[in-house]
Amino acid sequence: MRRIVFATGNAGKMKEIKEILSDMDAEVVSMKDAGIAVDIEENGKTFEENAVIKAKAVAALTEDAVLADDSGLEVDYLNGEPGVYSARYMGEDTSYLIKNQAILDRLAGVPKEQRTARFVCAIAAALPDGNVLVTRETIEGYIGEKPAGSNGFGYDPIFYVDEFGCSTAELTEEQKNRISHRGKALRAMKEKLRQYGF
Ligand code: ITT
Repeated sequence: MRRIVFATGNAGKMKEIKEILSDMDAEVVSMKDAGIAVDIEENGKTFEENAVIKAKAVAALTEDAVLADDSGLEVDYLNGEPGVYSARYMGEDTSYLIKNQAILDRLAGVPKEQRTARFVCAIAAALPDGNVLVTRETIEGYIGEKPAGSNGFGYDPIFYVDEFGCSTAELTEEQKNRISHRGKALRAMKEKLRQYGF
C-alpha cells in the first residue's frame, strides 16, 4: 500500500485527518510516525502558500507523497484576525483557554450579526513526481458569547455554526468532519489525488 506523510505536528488536526482520509487506498502517517522532524518557517502570506511551504519542506526529506494543512480562524469584526497567524496569536505557547477568552473580550457587546467568522483550510500535496496540488475550503459561522464544548481543538469552543446552533467543540468528530473546512478541503484533495492514481 502507498504511504502518504502528513506534514503536521498538530495532534488535533491529525486525528481529524486520519478519519477523513480513512477510506483512501493509502496509509496516512504523521510526520512523527514517519520519523521526520523539521522546523518549518511558515512565512507565506496566505493559507495556500503556507500549506505548499510545509508540503514541499517535508517532501524534500522523503520519497513518499506529502500532504500538508494550513488553516485558521478569520473573524470579520477583527478584520480577519487571527487569520494565517491563528497558531501564533498571542504566542504559540499561550493556551487556547486564554486565546479564546481574548477574542471573546475583543468582541464584548458586539451583536450576533457582526460576529461572523470562518475557518479556512488549505491542503497542499507535494507528489514524488514534483507535482504540487492545492485545495482550499471554508466553513462559515460566528463567534459565540461564551466558550462551549470540549471536542475538537484550538478555537472550536468559540466558533458556532447555525446548522447545529452550537460550537464546533460540541459536535462529534463525525459531525464536524462532515461540514468543516478541513473535511471539505481534504475530500476535494482526495478527488484530485485519485487522478494521480492514489
Ligand atoms: P502544523 O503547522 O504543524 O500543521 P499548526 O497548529 O501550527 O500545526 P497552522 O499553522 O495551520 O497549524 O495553524 C492552524 C491554527 O488554526 C490551529 O493551531 C488552530 O488554532 C486553528 N484552527 C485550524 N483549524 C481549526 C479547527 O478545525 N478547529 C479549531 N481551530 C482550528
